[in-house]
Amino acid sequence: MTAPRPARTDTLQLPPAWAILSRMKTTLLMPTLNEIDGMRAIMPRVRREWVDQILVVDGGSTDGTAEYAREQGYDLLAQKQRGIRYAYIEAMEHIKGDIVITFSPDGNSIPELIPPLIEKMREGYDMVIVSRYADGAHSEDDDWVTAFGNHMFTALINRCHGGHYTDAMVIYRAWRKPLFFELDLDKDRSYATEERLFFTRVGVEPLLSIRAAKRKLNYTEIPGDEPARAGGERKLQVIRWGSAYLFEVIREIWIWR
Ligand SMILES: Nc1nc2c(ncn2[C@@H]2O[C@H](COP(=O)(O)OP(=O)(O)OP(=O)(O)O)[C@@H](O)[C@H]2O)c(=O)[nH]1
Ligand SMILES: [Mg+2]
Repeated sequence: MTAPRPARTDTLQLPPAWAILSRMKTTLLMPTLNEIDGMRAIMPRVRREWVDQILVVDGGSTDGTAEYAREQGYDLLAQKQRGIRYAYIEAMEHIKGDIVITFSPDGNSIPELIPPLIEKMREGYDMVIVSRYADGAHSEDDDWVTAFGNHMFTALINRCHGGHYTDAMVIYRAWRKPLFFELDLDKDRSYATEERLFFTRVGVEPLLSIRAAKRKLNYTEIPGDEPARAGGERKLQVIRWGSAYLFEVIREIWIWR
């Protein structure tokens, strides 16, 4: 009779998931276009030790935004192609973090929510959204048009693509960097038709939410108010972007798996 084989103790020991997740680096990614008022008001509240990299992608500001970013010692990239989605596309190769936090320095994103947002991501999510409409949070930046639009698009994305969002449109969120490529958000063809139809360049957030829902990724939300804009001018193109995003929601029912 042979003795039972002893359990092996020399097998490859993987570090526990929490150890891997806690070592993941973070990049705060900020697109800017003439946001000097917001930057001066908001950035002193962002503590350097919260993230590993602060990357400002400037779309050609003429009000000193880029100079302010350089003075503060942030990584600064001058966007080459027009349109907010190119701020993200061109940033990709300069992002050092495993986790990207997209943040609007115009006053709409509350800096103190950065640590809890990262904490939530470290639980292992693909994406965590700072929702303006979850659990008592609210937006002071909305007018009736944007409030209606944000709720309508969120409801449509949930209905058409099986999402479970309360805010599918907001910029303030964190995601695993590879998601951008896995969901083909780096490809011009993902946005080409709607941009040609409505003579505009769109943002990435609606398509990111749609495709994350379609792939049934592991995403969640934390509640976070949206304060009103701190100076500067709104860049939102209500009619063009509204039309383009509606097109995306419907197109994605059939196209892209
Ligand atoms: N680099 C770059 N940044 C942009 C561009 N368009 C807008 N931004 C910046 O992107 C950030 C987010 O803008 P949003 O909050 O989506 O737009 P907004 O004009 O504030 O409109 P609402 O917040 O929706 O009312 C702000 O810091 C803008 O200055 C662009 O084409 N390139
Ligand atoms: Mg804004």
